[in-house]
Amino acid sequence: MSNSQTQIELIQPDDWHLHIRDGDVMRDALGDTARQFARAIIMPNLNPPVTTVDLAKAYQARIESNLKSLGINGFTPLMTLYLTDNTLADEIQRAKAEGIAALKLYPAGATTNSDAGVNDIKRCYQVLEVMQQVGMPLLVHGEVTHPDVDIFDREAVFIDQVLEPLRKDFPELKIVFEHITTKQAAQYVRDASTSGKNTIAATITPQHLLMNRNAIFAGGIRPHNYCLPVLKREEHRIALLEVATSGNLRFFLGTDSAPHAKGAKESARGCAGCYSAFNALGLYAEAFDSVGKLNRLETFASFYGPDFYSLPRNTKKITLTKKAQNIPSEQPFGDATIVPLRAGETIAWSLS
Ligand code: OTD
Ligand code: ZN
Ligand code: ZN
Repeated sequence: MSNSQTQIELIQPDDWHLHIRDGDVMRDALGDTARQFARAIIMPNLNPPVTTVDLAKAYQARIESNLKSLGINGFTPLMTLYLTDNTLADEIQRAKAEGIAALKLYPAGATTNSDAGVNDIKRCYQVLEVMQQVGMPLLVHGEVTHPDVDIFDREAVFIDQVLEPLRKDFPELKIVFEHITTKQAAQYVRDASTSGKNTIAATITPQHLLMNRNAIFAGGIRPHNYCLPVLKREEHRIALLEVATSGNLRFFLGTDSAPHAKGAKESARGCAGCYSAFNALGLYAEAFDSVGKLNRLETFASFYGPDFYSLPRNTKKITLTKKAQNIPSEQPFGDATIVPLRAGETIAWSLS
């Protein structure tokens, strides 16, 4: 495959990590994703969080009614529950029976609306036991939250202090290390031994494949490039791009597209989150193209995610074209506006 390639056809991808919020703004956050992806793992960090099957079902119904009013068919939201210190083991059985796709572990205080998250993972051991038994994946926001730990080190410390002990105690539990940002995480997931079963994987966002931490400070502070886990040094970006394009089935697409109104980002305490959904596939194609690995995009974007979740692969095909797409400086978001990633610039690839 040469660098001069200008079109690529692939099985339609899914987004294995997505925030679409709730209420008035959901419609605006959903349309961009549903145009490109067949399915998405819907994050449960609403306020209050989606902690039970009943809450997840009600949220799913609101998503479906928005899809209907947008006239979108053929997009499936995959629902998740927010793990807390008080989640009951019975709820996991119910979740499995009701088709909930996964549970999400937010260490308390790690990111937007994570205050109700887990304070001590040991309190969740009964729940994790049942998850392991029934094959329910655990999605982890992999950062420690202790204020003494430097913000750029929180992911690497999480691996040693939380993830590795957790995997020792629950060797058969399926874990997705979400939105990895460091070479330590890339190496950990690549090299983890799993006694034959496919029990560990990682999602990678487009911003962490395309930008390093300089992008937060280029010519002045850039709140729209601020997300959590925060962008890291160039050596980490290179390591992520390397594993994402290596054809390793443990790495797959998850945008972590996380919309916040323009005013909430451009503020003295701006919210974390990049809105990448506008042309997420174009961003990924650009990243893979930058290292001449477009031939590896389809497995990363469309195959390894459903394989890990034991879901069927999609069958519909889409085409991406190398044709610069202008990104609007802002777009509607309920009564407010939102500034997409790369606002006012171009993205080299887009959906045909
Ligand atoms: N923002 N990162 C995450 C969530 C959000 O706004 C959000 O919901 C995350 O880590 O999942 C982030 O920057
Ligand atoms: Zn997260
Ligand atoms: Zn997220």
